[in-house]
Amino acid sequence: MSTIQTQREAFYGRADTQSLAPLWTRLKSLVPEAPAPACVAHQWRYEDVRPYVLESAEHISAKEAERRVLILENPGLQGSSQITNSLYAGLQLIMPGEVAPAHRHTQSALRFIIEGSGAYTAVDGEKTLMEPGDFVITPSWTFHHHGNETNAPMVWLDGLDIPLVALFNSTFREDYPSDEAPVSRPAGDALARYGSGLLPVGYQSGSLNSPVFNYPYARTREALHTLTRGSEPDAHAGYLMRYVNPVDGGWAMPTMATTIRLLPKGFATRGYRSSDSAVFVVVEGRGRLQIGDERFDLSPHDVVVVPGWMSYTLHANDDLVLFSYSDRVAQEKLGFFREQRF
Ligand code: GTQ
Repeated sequence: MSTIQTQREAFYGRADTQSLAPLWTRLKSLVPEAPAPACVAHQWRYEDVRPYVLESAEHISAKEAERRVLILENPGLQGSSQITNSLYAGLQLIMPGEVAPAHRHTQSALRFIIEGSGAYTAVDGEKTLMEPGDFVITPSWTFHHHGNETNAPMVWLDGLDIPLVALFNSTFREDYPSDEAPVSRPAGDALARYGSGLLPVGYQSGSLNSPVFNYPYARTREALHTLTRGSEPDAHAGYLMRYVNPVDGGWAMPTMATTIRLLPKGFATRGYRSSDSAVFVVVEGRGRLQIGDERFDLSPHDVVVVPGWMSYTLHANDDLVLFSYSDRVAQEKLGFFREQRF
């Protein structure tokens, strides 16, 4: 080593004893020209992971586990319990007769229903029965428990902002004293009150979340297909819609941006990238997702993560419906969301 280098290393060593470090050796990696996510593109084929999800019920009950979930951990972020640099994903299983006990936490959760019919989640005093394709919100700090009074297993995707909340060191949790928190309103109340193109006169929301906490797929699907009769799909996105908070027109949740899109059979998108890493769930149909030079063949219920700022294209073999969530809403609020169309 040259004398200069030797003297520098010695200096760094002495500075380290004072918890000081030189920026100039790290500047280019701390402040890169463009995002360099540690998260990698990855697919979880439902066909491959479903047996593991179902087997988890042989090992532990929902009650003992509190939440019986297999985490979808990004292979580039091993040990982190993260699917992207800012978000968490897992597949939760609830078997007939089970209750996943009530608790609350500062993290927000979304559920996207994969299989089963009619199990419920109770959120802040209202139960909703869930069907495949439904998008369900559990706002920050609301008590929630899940139950299955049907005779078949139910599986859904959990999306939470666990890493974001951890970044701010703002994680709090509380268990409800009994397994089930009280239910004070009839099922369907929120949808009727806030999700029917109507709002109670004088209604003022005290929440950053949409008061609609279940967006049923039956309605969403109908809307998507009706769109195809009135307009051409967007060249970069297909028929892309966002779940909306009817009170203010914003995204449905404060930290996670949720969308659903339809790509008509045979349609292919042009390249697109954005600064948010996104998690996609295949709702219906087959197709493919090309991310950089990696190609993923899509089947119903597959989950794929697209790292931020990697260009991707979609191709639909059938009418293809995709749900997605990302931290876009948080990036927009903080002023650093970017996108590029090719
Ligand atoms: O259902 O409350 O996948 O608290 C991770 C943490 C689900 C839940 C998860 C949770 C939940």
